[in-house]
Amino acid sequence: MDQSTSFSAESYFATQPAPPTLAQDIEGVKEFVARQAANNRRVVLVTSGGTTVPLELNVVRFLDNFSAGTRGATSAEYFLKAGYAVIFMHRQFSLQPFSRHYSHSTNPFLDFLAIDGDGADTEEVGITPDKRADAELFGVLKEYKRVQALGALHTLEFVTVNDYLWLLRAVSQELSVLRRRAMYYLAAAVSDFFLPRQKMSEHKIQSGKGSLHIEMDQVPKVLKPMVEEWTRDGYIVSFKLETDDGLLIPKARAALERYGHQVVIGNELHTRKYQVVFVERKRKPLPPLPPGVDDDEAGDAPAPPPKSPQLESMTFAESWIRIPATPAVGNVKEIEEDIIAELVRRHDAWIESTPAEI
Ligand code: PAZ
Repeated sequence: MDQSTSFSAESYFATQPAPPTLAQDIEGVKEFVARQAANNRRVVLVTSGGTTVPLELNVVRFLDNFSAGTRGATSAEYFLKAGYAVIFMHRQFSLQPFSRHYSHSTNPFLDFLAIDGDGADTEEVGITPDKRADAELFGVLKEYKRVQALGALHTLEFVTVNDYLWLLRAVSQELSVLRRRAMYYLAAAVSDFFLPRQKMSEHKIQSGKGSLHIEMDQVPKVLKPMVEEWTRDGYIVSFKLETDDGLLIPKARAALERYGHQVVIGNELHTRKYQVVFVERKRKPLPPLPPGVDDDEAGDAPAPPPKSPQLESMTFAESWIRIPATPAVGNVKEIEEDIIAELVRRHDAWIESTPAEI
């Protein structure tokens, strides 16, 4: 296959098919958002897990990535604790809030259960007599039940990068009615490349020809339309993953300059559970007035031509969040606790400081 095409977001959505469940998914989101608005709750969209890139229409093979969805699922729990309602948009079978504590075999839930009784058919399942495990499970279950009773968590699934892009656009548009009360927390690991439907082979690619050459197209950069068109006044947080530490800050800055959203959180593959960097734009303070000139005198001088926001020079603020890389036994501190506390603080301050809604 050859001839790669450059897709804008517009041409992407005009040529790639919407997933069949989209309309039904969005109906659910609409109802959820309306309920949260009626309860005056802030809502955060959390995206989580990796996307696949199918190579065939009748898909046998696909490209995938490493993400297990830990960041997204853990963050969703801390957002819920902080009083936000959460739309959790995740890769099918990746980690989910609450169940993450006992799924994916790192902490298998069967180990927390015990058989009560004497081996007769009337046996019942109880919780293991291990007191620490009981307390942990009780805490998770209590929070899960609280969130369920509030109706504060809504879950959506994607598999392919195409599912992800269509859902992201539609959910963002629905959520934009909440304006500044909406946050978008984009932690999913989204493929940068894809194979357009028009270039896919219908059936399983045959191995008879020896090596396989596939030229993929670039996935359109959707942060720009997300900021400029899909969301109105929302607080947008994107993640930047690198394997070279030295690229984190320059790439995060470039993303902020290019897309104009609020925060980029940079993380390196191997240290992502212990340290992240928040990168934000700051307007450069105006240069001090010359000595002897006060504000009133300056006011008499001809006004300088207005600057376009794009031309205004920007500075950046970076701050690191770190937790110990090797927690003491029994210490289950998660970096997401500090990430979410910091974001809630910034979202509050941002709502306070931006002009009132029209
Ligand atoms: O899902 P996980 O906890 O294993 O990994 C989280 C992460 C590294 C995918 C996330 O923190 C992130 O950086 N997402 C954006 C990746 C990117 O497109 O740059």
